[in-house]
Amino acid sequence: MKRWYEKSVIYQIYPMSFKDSNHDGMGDIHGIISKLDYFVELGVDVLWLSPIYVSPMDDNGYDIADYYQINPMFGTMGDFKLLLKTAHQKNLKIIMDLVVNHTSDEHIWFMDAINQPDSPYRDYYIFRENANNTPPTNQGSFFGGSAWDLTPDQKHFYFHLFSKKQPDLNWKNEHLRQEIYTMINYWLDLGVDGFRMDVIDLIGKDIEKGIIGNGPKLHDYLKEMYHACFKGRKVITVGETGGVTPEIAILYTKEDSEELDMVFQFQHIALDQEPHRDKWHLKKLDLKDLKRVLSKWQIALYQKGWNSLYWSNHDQPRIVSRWGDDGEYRIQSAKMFGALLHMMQGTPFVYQGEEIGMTNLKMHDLKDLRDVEAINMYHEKMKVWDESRVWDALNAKGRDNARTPMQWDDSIYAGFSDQKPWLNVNPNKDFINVKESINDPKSIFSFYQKLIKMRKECPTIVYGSYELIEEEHEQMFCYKRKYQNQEILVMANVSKEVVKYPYHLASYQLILSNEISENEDEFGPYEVRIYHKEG
Ligand code: TEU
Repeated sequence: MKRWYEKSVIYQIYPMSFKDSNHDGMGDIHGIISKLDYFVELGVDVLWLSPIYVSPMDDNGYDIADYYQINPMFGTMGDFKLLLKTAHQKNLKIIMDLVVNHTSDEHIWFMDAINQPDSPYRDYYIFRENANNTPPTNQGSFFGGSAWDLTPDQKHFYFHLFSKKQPDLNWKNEHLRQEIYTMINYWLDLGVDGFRMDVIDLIGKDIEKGIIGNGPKLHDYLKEMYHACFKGRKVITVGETGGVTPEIAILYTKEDSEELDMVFQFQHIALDQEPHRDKWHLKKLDLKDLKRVLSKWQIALYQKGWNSLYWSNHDQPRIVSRWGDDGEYRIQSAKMFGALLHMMQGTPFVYQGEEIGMTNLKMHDLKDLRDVEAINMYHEKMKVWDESRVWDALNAKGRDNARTPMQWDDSIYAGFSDQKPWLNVNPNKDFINVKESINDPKSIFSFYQKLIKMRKECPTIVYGSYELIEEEHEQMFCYKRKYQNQEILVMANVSKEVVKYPYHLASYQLILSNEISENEDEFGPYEVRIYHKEG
């Protein structure tokens, strides 16, 4: 099975934190335009922009008040068109975030719905009569508390799976669905190359039956959307699907699915939380679990669907701080995780700053938090946990930690802006920044450049089968990719100990590594090696 984007690597831009061009401490579209050559140099070919639509920014733009307008904080429609044009001239594609499970409560549809009892938009949302001030179901919000809140007149409850300023849309309403498809086509006709679809697996929910993810009508809606919007267009669609299993992922992404090109699965990133608890209940990662989960996805989707590959994004901690070592072995562990991911089958995503090994910013003060989820969590958990546990959890999993401004250089605001940014800069910009990295052949940036180039040149990485070596090893993560008479062997030590690991390497040729151990049978802390074999 061949797909036109199969060799692509996608770079996620978090616009608020990428590059400020107009001196307000907030990233913007002109900032992105000014850095397009940076992506060309890195070698990625698709840019995904987190939302830049008009929004009161309760959830940093994932609460959209107008799907057709650019948020003035990021620029104008003219700026966006210039971004598209300039990016396309450089052979870079642009995909936008599509947030259609919910809108902002400041969207005209919702305002009309709550202000006029006979509003045509009332059925665009999910309302229930208020009986006894008791929420209609005990569904919780992902951001804490009940998913139901009262309308201003207190006569009804409305449903919101995220913040109370993000009312859920009612996908059962056909007019709503058509409005969404019209909007998608508007952006596609403008030249946008596809979408990352926010929590798209929630649009088929059936609240009465208690079904939230992967609801009964979900796949019908996606097929309808495909026919109304994507069919015949050369675009990329990536669904964010939290509860997905490999079997369901195949339904979405098999070649004739007429649904999505790929989906984000969450199974690997759930491995460091206690089962059936919220994400703040921390648990140490067991490498064997990580190998099992990632290998399962590699094998299950092989020639049946298509994987997306990611470690980090604007919701997840940075991988180097999460499962690597962001101190002494930062460079080695960042490269090691990069290699493990980029040698797998699927489309890799690089989250801004990952390519220079940016780390989580640790916070200790409520006034430094910006994320609605983190602020809600702080207030809720302070009622039941002591403060140090709250901060430990926030510093491990809070979403602000990985949203800090991009570190371009070592100047006061890291070259992101000349004004105080909306979120603190990580002080390690003094030594972790693009300026330091870009011309250093030993940098993480140079290593990522090589990984990305290898995917473009080596069909084994794109098409090869996958085989895990030694499932039970506690420190080594090793796998093979095979295609025709070629083989790629990836060997990684995912620990800070030196590991003895003899392997018959005589017929292999080393093509990339993050350091050279003196002894071939021994792997230094976070050492990774990529070998090639022919025949
Ligand atoms: O995220 C959805 C989601 O399920 C989680 O990633 C969630 O935001 C978080 O991890 C809770 O712990 C998407 C967006 O990526 C996120 O930024 C938005 O806040 C959310 O949807 C609502 O639009």
